Amino acid sequence: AIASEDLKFTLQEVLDTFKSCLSEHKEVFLEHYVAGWRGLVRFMNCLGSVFSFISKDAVNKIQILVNHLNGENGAHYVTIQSMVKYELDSQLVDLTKRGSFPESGCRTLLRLHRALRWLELFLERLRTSTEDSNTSVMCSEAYNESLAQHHAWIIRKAAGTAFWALPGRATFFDVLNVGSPEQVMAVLGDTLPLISEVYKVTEDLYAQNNILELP
Ligand code: 1PZ
Repeated sequence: AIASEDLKFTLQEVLDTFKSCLSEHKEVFLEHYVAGWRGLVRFMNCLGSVFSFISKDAVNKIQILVNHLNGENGAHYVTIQSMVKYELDSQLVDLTKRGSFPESGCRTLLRLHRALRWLELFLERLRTSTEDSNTSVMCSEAYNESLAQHHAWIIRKAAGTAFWALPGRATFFDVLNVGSPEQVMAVLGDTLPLISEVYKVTEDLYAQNNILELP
């Protein structure tokens, strides 16, 4: 089951999941958000085992959120908005230092949310790249502008090393599994605004609730 899941990745699928994330009132459905991440992890697994320390962490966080969704308080976790309200109202979040709630939905999702910013920056670079652009460079630039600011030195070091193992642009496009480079560019053009929108809605929600720096 794992093998066939690994093979079946297409960028189009990720696009479709992120499309279904937002309700008409701009609420973010956690189930679809998590599904979008599952797709991204599947993609990362196609890139080789150097990235497994990264995908392990992502899978871990996805699982924590799924457990909340399927738990007895799952009804509160239908949207990110309801999750934030429920966990804050019920004091289920460590606000200033790590303590009783290392697996709160709020802090867990924040980590994925920050990674989504990396993805946005990286895909934007990819979309505007040319044949001789270097994926490793694009990846580390995007990382340094976003996630790196939240990571300790040792993780930045490990991530930086992994980036050099990224396949070149042509192989990368093949793995995206969309078609010709022109088609890849077109799908990226469709996908990016959706990812940006989900990112922005989440960012605003976290800012309003003053939880952008959860430990
Ligand atoms: C396509 C190549 C993939 C590049 C991915 C770029 C992101 C590099 C992230 C490296 C982090 C790996 C190890 C885990 C770190 C965790 O300490 C942090 C903070 O969590 P905490 O310790 O506070 O619980 N985890 C994260 O920051 C979440 C990282 C998720 C990375 C998902 C990448 C998604 C890639 C999609 C591929 C298209």
